[in-house]
Amino acid sequence: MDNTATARARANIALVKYWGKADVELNTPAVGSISITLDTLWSQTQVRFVPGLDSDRFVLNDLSDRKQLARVSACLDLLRARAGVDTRADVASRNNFPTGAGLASSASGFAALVTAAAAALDLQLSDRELSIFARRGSGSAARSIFGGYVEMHAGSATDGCDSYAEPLAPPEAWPLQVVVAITNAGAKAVGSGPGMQRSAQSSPYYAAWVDTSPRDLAAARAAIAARDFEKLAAVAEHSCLKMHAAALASEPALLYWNAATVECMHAIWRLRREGVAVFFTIDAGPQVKAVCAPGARAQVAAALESLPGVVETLVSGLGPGVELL
Ligand code: 2P0
Repeated sequence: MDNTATARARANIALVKYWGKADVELNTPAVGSISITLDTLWSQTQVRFVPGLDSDRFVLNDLSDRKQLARVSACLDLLRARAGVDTRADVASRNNFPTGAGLASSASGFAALVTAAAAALDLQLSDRELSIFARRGSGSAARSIFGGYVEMHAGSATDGCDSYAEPLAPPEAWPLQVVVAITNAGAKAVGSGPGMQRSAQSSPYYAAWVDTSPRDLAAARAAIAARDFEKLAAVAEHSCLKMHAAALASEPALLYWNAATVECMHAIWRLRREGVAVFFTIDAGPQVKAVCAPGARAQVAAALESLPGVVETLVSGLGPGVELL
């Protein structure tokens, strides 16, 4: 092995959301989730194992990132244990989109990290094993190993071995488009990990959120298999709003939206009433992701850009799984 590898992984957006953990240590989710992997939003990560290095180093977008280092190191430790080595690593990662603002930078970041680290250690891992390692770094990262439409299984094994993602359909099977309306590019106040823990501990709606997730997963799976846009729109908006309802009812409250977030939701509903194939989803941040039919992309982007508070829009199709470069 030459100790160095680079991988690129794309961000993904959940249509049926992950919110809440079954086991914090193993980072297994309390609910399954279904996502689409994007094409144009990616993290690219180089991992270089350097004999003699005292500790891991992590540089994100050319800046040393001490805050994330412990999380990166913990993830590398799992791969080092698998490889039976103790060598520390130099990790350099780059996101081509705003970090920590609800745009799934930890998903693409940890998917790229584990894929590059496994290759640098010369581990021959299956995509499923990579997905499990990525999950330990960040739950949503398990999904970014795969392209197109992806389902994450919550699993029930005590060691987390059945908590992984797998592909449902390739990107070209149903080439939907995503218009991301950025309403605030700053990092969010409460990250999703602590946010979901708070909801699990204090939201009276959390149990209902977990209990009703299997039926949302089944509905989304069926809608994707049938390429039924209206059904997918209905279940995706329901899952999103239910997740945010559970978060809102946490103590202290978690409100990830701003005024422009709500403006975007109303605009998307207006477009849909006018016959445009578009729906929204929103993660643990104020950005709105509008998922639409290919022909509706320009109209959706123009409508969202015209709203007060929308700073910019990013447009993406669906993309492939993680790639070693
Ligand atoms: C999702 N989110 O399904 C949901 C919807 C945010 C809202 O997955 O603690 O950063 O690292 O496992 O993966 C973001 O959560 O959480 C997320 P950790 P992660 O996309």
